[in-house]
Amino acid sequence: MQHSSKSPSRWKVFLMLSAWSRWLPVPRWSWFQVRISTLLLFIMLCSVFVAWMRDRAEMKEEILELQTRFHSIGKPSWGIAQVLGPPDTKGFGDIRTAWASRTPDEQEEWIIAYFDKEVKPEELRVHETYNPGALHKVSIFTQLGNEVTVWSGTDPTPQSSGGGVSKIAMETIWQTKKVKIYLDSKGVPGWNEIDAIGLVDTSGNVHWAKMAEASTSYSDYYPGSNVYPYQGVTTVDVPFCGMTQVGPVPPNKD
Ligand SMILES: [Ca+2]
Repeated sequence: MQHSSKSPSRWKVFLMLSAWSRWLPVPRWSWFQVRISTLLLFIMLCSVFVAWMRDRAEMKEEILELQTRFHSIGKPSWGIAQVLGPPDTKGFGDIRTAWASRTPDEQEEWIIAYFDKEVKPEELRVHETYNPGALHKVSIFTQLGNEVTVWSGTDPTPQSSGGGVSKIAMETIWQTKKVKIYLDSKGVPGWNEIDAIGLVDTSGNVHWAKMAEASTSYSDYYPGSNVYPYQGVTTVDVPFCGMTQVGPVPPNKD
């Protein structure tokens, strides 16, 4: 009986408190707390996303490094490995120590050059050794992998010059170690060959490309081009696999 007599009184107290609680003011700081916790959750999610993006970019670079080592074996003529390091093509002309695209004028071409470390870029130097004048856009990639255009316009090395070094001033707030150059190959007849790409930092140091990839490379399609001249040749030695493949007759290069 005592229990039953006590229970209604507790209920009464509970109901009274509930009724009063409606009139109690809700402290403003409780909303603030909710907002802070939401903000912290948002920051945490952003951090996870950024870390994932960086890991992804690093993994891609590691794969590219392996590919670069693979492509550097024997340094195939007109291959992408030919743009690595400082310039080594003597004079201007259709010379094997520079990169060339698969075809002379079929499509727009590009090269992405990777450098040894992140720098604040001041200038890009593109060594054009054959049919120059096709460079029309330069972009950089930020640490998070976003592409930012830093220059577009007319190539400072004219088509009629035979070759030269296009010096492109880069005005950007971003640091970078990855630069992309765009070549209007269709607009400039013939193979537009590139020997080297140098990135100048704000201290005036020139960094030469350590790794690179391209839209197309002459040597990727004709991997034996450092072994045999191509005129009329339909059998190509694949130097890395010890295999022989039969391909189409490539365009004359020599
Ligand atoms: Ca061209």
